[in-house]
Amino acid sequence: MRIDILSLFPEYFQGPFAVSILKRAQEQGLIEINLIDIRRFAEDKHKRVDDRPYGGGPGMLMMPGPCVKAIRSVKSKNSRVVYLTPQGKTLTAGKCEELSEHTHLILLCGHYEGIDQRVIDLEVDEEISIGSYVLTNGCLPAIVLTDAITRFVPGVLGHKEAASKDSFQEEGLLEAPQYTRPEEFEKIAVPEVLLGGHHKKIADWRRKKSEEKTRQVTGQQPLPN
Ligand code: 4GX
Repeated sequence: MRIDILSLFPEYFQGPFAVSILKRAQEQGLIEINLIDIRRFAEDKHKRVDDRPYGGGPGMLMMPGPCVKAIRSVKSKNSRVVYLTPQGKTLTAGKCEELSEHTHLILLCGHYEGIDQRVIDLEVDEEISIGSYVLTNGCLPAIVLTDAITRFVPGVLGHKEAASKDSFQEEGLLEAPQYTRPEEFEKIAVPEVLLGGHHKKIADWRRKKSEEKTRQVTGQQPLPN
């Protein structure tokens, strides 16, 4: 799987992609990440990529020319073009898994007040939001999406933690609390049941805690089995 990330700040991504699982996935050739500077596709001698919105309003928009040229410089028949925007469909684990099945993703990061609608009309396959709030630009959303997708690429995670094969997650439940050593920390003991090694009792306890947590946080009634 190849991921091309188009932005005005390619240097933004150096940190997150150079450590831990994303670093290893690239070293193992499981994913290839390319960072492309949209300014390279500016069409005037001042390398201008933004302009004022028709009809008025605050701030600047990204001009269509450089964005479309940047996309077309990497696009082929197998490409899926995603624009990160608060106006998109909210990202879910299911969408991450679906996107991980593509061989080539192009992630377009918006800056300023967004991009000219004609870029979306001409070149974008889908608009995705990572949540209902507005960040200063689309680079962090592209990092979030890349990270969440990479977990679903075969070989990236070990068998043990294979993405979303967790039965609770599949039922839309939140995880039960977890503990490691020591057995007591600042007067708080690890729940007795987890120390006993009784697998059925542990599974029952986790199920109960998981349902409680899901009810508290989402107000959602757990599905009956
Ligand atoms: N989930 N951003 C897009 C530019 C912008 C500004 C206003 C449209 C309207 C975001 C998010 C997000 C920051 C990406 C602003 N586009 N992207 N950018 N939340 O906040 O995906």
